[in-house]
Amino acid sequence: METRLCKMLGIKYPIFQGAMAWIADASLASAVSNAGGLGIIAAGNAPADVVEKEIKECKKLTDKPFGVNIMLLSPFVDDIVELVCREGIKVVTTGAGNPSKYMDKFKEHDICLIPVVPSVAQAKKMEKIGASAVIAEGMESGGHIGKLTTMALVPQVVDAVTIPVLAAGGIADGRGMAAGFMLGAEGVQIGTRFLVANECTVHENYKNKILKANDLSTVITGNITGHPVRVIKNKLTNAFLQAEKEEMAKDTPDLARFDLLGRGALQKSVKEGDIDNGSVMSGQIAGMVNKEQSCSEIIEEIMQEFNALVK
Ligand code: TUI
Repeated sequence: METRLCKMLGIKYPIFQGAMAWIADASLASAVSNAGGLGIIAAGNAPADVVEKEIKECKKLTDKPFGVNIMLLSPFVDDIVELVCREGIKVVTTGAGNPSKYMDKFKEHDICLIPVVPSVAQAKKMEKIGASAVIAEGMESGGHIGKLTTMALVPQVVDAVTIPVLAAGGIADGRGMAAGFMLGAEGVQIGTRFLVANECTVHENYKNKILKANDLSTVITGNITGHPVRVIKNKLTNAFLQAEKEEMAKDTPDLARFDLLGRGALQKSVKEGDIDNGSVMSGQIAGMVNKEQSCSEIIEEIMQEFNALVK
C-alpha cells in the first residue's frame, strides 16, 4: 500500500501517529517511525528547549522520518518554528489554528507542511498556500476539536483539494482506516490507540482510563470559550460543565474562570496520573481500545485488517 504520501515522506505505511500534547515524545514517535508509520513529536504548550531535547533524542532512536506537530495556540509557536527549521525536520503538522504566516519559512527549509483542517474552507486555504497534504480531523477525535464528523468532513475535503488528504477522528483499526480510504483519504492519523502503546510514556493511570472507557465515556468541555476539547468524563469535567452552565445563564459570562479550571490540567493527568482532577483527552473510539501492544504490533495488525478489506 504505497500512496502518494508514502512516496512524498519516505514512509512504508500511510499511518500518522496523532500528536498528543505532553504525551507524544521521542519514545512514542521513534517507535511509530521504526514500525513504518510517521511518528510525530507534539510540541503542545511546551517551550522550545523541551521540544529540542525530544527531537535530538528521537534522532538517536530512529533513522526513519519523523515529524513535529506545532500547536498554534501555544505561546511558544515562533520559537518552535525556528527550532524545526534549525533541526532540519522534514514534516510539520499543525493544529488548533491557521499556520499561513509561517509558510515562507517552511518552504525556505524544505519542510512539508501538513495542517489539520476542520473544514473545507480551511483545506482550500491550506492547499493555496502550498501545504503538501491536509489532515481532515472529525470531532470524534480527542483534545481540541472542530464541528464536523469524520464521515461528513473527509469526502467534502477530498472533493475540494487535489493534494493528499489524511482522515482522522474515530480511527483505531483496519476497518476505520479502510473506511477513511473509501471516503477518498490516502492516509490516516491515529491517536487514541497509540495512547496505550508500550512505548507511550503517559502515566499508567491514564492508560487504564482509556482501556476501561466505553463508547459514551467522553464529553466536550469548553464550548463556551470557543475552544471545545474532548476528554474522558471525570470530576474535573463535571465541575467544568457545571461552571459552563452557570456562566451561560449570566448576561456577561466570566470566561476567566475556565482558564483557571483548565490550566495545567493535562500535565496533571499525563505526568502525575491524577485522572480525577486532570484532563484525560481521548477520542470517542476509546471504547474499542482495550489492549496494550507495541507500536509495531499495532501498525502490523491495522495493516493486516486493512489489506484483508481493501484487496
Ligand atoms: O489540535 C488538535 N488537537 C489538540 S491540540 C491540544 S493541546 C490543547 N490543550 C488545551 C486546550 C487546547 C489545546 C489538544 N488537542 N487537533 C487539530 C485540530 N485543529 N482540531 C481542530 C483544529 C483547527 C481548528 C481551527 C484547525 C484550524 C482551525 O482554523 C481556524 C482559524 O484560525 O482559521
